[in-house]
Amino acid sequence: MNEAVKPATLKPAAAPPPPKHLQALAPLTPDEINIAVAVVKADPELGPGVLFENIDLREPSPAEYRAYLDGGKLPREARINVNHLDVPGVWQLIVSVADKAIIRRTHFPAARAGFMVEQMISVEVNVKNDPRFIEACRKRGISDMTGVIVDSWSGGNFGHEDEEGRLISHTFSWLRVHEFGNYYAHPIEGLNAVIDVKTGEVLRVDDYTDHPPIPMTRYDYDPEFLPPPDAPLKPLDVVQPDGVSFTIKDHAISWDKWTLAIGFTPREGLVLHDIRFDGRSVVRRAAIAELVVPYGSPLYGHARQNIFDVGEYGFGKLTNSLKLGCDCLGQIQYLDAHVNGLKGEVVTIEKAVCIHEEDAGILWKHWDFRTGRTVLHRGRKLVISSICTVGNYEYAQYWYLDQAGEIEFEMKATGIVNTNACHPGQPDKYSTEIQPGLGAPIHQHIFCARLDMAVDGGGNSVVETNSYMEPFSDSNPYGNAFHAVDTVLKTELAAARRADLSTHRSWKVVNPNKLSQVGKPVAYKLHAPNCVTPMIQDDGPSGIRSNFIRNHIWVTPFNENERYPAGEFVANSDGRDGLAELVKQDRNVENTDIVLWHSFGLHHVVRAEDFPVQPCISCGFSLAPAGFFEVNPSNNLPPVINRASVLAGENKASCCS
Ligand SMILES: [Cu+2]
Repeated sequence: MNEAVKPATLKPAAAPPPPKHLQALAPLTPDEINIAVAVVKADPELGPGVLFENIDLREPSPAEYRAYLDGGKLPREARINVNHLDVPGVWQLIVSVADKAIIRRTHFPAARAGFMVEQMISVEVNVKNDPRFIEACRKRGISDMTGVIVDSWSGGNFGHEDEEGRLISHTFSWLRVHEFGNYYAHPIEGLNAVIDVKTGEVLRVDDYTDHPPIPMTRYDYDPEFLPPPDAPLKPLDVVQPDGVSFTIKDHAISWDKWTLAIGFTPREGLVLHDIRFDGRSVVRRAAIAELVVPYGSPLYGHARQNIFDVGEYGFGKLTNSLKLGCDCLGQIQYLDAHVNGLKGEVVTIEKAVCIHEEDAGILWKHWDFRTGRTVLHRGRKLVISSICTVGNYEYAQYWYLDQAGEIEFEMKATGIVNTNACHPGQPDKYSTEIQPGLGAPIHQHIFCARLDMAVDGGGNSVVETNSYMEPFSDSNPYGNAFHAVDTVLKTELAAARRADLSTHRSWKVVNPNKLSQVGKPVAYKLHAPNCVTPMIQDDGPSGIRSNFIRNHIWVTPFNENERYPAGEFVANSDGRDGLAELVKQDRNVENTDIVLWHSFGLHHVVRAEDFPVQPCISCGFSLAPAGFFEVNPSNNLPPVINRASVLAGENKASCCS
């Protein structure tokens, strides 16, 4: 606190209302989805049997959004991907909600739609009914098929002739020994099925010989099977006696100096739009646009484990309904999300997005030891989060906005690690033996954030900073000299970059049209602490499709059809739409509407303690002002002392009373 000020005289300010114009970026409502679906089903080419993959808002381009802010209109339009059981390919449609009409349609004959929840369930049923699969289970001593779990993993693109043109799943199996038991403790090793997801035809059952036995020791996480735990810790409550300091209206939100709109798509889940601090634009759109999880084992069927959880399954569709006091602590504002089922029906996920404030420790502090005077401010963050479950893993995404102008993203991975079986004491070199006879293969979780940047408006460039130590010379006689060099990355190929610890390489997004008080372009810096070195070969079947992992940043000019780092159509794709291919156009990315793509994640050599359920491990990045403000924007905050704080063991406030 600032010791010179009497905090008791200050009253909390009322939160300002969010700007009304942001409401135009809200996701489609159930009514709008229903209108769009009816239009598509009534279309003579598509018909009532059409299958829906994704329905989301057709978002404005930067130019459209600027025109809207200047007083223009933003039409409500749906962007829809549909497919048919009998016709190859995917149609992409733009439907005008107001006009109830398809205003654009494109058919991509070689594309495959992503996997829908309904299809994952039918894959399990069809594989379990296949006589070859039943026989393989019988050979392993399984006579009752009810306990067999078949997880539908995407099949990738491995050049098998019989898989061409089909939506292919390559399955892995486990054994459930109790309804609520942890079946990932019991992998059925060396048994995979290859299935056409749309027709349900099981193309092959790969029953490898010489496989290890199914480990049968139980490792449960459900309290039903565990001994009574020790007494809980004492309660820790978050109390905001005067309520929260944010306001929200139709997905537009205002908190402290921040304003933004909260979007949600079936594919990415949480999306943030038009993020501004004190009215100044920073990011036009932010979302996690892809996640690929390459596994390192080439044994049995594991070489095909290279799953795209966003592009093939959809973080949005698999988002959890959150629980107050469990997922979220304190005073919580929830938003529901509305996604689509396979037949176009609205699927509402209640409490899909959590919005709340958190204490963030000290924001800054200084003690002038000569005068004895201390000034400090505690930090506060606005947290916008959601959690999804993709098969065995949970991914919890958190966006944090702080009072010093920083935007931070954190991804927490929890859930259950993927498992395989080994002969006890003889794990393969690609796996950690986490329990006797139970392995967990090495893998990576590589996310890609798509950040449509608008630092102080349009016309942005990316600048790379490298630091160099200088050799001894007449001007560096003591060898201490080192300095940083900025380089503008002017084209797409020049801007495909990897981290380099030897120069402490970093990147910032600048607006060359807006200069700071010292004549430099205003900027936001990307803090990228979780760059992952990719470990799969670029030219392998999985490396080709996940080519966005080859670099840690990519920069492209905005193009409304380049939405995802592994391409629009990822399932069984050939990789031709991925970032590494897109940037071969080598377009200009200097002083224009740019998209910054950041690949980051986790390199996961599994620990025994990641099982039977994994405590959260996290990764992320942040965008911090770097010459955007003249001084620290949190320099002059109102002094606040938390009056609920007391000395341990006492019940009365210890300070300022
Ligand atoms: Cu992992």
